[in-house]
Amino acid sequence: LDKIIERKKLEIAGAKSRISLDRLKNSGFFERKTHSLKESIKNKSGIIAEFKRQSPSKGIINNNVGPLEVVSAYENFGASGISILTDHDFFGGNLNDILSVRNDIKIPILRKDFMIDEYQFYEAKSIGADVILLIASCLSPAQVEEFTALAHELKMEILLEIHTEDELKHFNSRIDIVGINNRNLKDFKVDLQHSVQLKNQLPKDVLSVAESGIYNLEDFQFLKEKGFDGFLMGEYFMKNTNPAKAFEN
Ligand code: IGP
Repeated sequence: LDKIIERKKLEIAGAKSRISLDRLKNSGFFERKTHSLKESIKNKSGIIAEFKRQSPSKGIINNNVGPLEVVSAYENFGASGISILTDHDFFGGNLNDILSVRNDIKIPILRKDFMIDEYQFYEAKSIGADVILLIASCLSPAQVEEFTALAHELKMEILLEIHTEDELKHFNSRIDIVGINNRNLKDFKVDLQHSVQLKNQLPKDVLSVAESGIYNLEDFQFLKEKGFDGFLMGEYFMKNTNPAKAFEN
């Protein structure tokens, strides 16, 4: 994770030197009315389906499908939202993966990246994102507050990702949705019981999403019974030649 953050800082510095904040703000998407993932989780399947080509833990997952084909199928099968990885160096994504599909789907798009700088929020807005992931383990509680305020100013929602009890202190009442990562980003182990236990320590009225390592119907049903409102799933869909086919099941 430290390596990812170091690399991310360089990437942001490069982006800032190429595209000024003012230029980002001139993007047409600043006028666009964003869609609420909160509402969409309540009204649809709760599934946030991810477009992910590769990851540090799994290597290449699927390099043969384009984002548009995948995400429009996710939408047709009833996903509440789409998660798109925009990190290039570790996940093989890029900003264009969101930009290129934005006008073709209606459901909310989550920009999934390692957000550590205000600049990235304007960038996310400029490509048409509706929701931003904040990873507690990369940020201080004060940064979470600051970034949440900025996202709201830009009419985007926040999904705060936590994994440990200690990270509960990153939560504040302005957060829109809390994601509990079933996977430990340090050793990649998946533990659903741990997530349930953590969820029970959150205020009852906050919308919760179980993230990662949901590979079968039993896992999904287990987490649903335990009261999770949403389910962030990537590999289960992406490892299929036809990711949407997996959704059908
Ligand atoms: C999806 P999976 O195991 O279904 O492919 O997981 C998603 O939860 C995972 O990609 C993820 C992630 C992250 C990736 C969760 N939190 C933070 C990068 C950064």
